[in-house]
Amino acid sequence: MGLKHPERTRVPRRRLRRVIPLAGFAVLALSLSGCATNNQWERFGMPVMRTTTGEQILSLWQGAWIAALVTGVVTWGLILGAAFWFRRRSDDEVPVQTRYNLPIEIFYTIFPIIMVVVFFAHTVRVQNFALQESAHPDVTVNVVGQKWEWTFNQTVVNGPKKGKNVFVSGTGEDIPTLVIPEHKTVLFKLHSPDVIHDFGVPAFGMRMDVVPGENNSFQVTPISTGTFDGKCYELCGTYHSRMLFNVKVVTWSDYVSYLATLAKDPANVTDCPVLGGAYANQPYLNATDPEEKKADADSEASKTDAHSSEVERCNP
Ligand SMILES: [Cu+2]
Repeated sequence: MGLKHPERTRVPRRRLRRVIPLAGFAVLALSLSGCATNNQWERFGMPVMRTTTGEQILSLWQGAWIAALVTGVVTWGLILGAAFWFRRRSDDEVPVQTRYNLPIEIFYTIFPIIMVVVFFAHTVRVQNFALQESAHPDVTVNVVGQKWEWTFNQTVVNGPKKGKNVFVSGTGEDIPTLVIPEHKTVLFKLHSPDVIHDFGVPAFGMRMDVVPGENNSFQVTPISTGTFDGKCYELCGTYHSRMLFNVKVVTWSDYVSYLATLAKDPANVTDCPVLGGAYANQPYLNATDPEEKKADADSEASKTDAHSSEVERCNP
């Protein structure tokens, strides 16, 4: 007889209502934060990362997106749910008048602060990782961004030219290839003889401004071999769009033999890193506008002296 308890049937339904969205968010978060990053949707548009730094930055990016999405879905759910469930059902109805709800007000004040603190802490952690440099990197590359090409200086590690500097330089018509070894710490020291450029490789997850007179640098550890695109990220002048380069990550033995092969051509070998590259004195090479050509020639003439003294210093 009176054993039927209406409360019992209602409570689980209420709980179910709460549990279903939470389970949905948990599944969403887990599926998105899983280690599989082969799908561009899971990477939220980021490329596949090929350095340890890039992996950290990708995790931060994914975590931030998941947190933002979960917050967004909960907020949208509350807005739409409140509008639907608490809608006025008849013209005479006056809803319950609630002036304030202290727990909820405390919650929506404290929770965003906690979120900002968590975002900040993770950002600082990843930034510190991205900017850390070992005192003795396995490979140092002196990168020169000049109007409008890149020059890459490296030190020969084996053979008769051991210790000498070798470099590759683009011409504005063909783009240079930077070769570096995998699973080694590679330090990029960034130099510019003219204007601000920005050295970046999307697959490494890193880029940095190349500022005249500043000794900017960063270090990466490539985690897999392959060929990747690199570019200048700073609008630096007329032929900015030509400031492309390739990065080829190879095994250590391939890297050593690559440098030895490069060093066989005396045109690639110098005592010191070349600041400005083979084309530093004629970056107007491909200019078509005669006035621009002349303006460039004038400004370059004054820079040549500074460039020579930089090279003499031999300690970029
Ligand atoms: Cu540039």
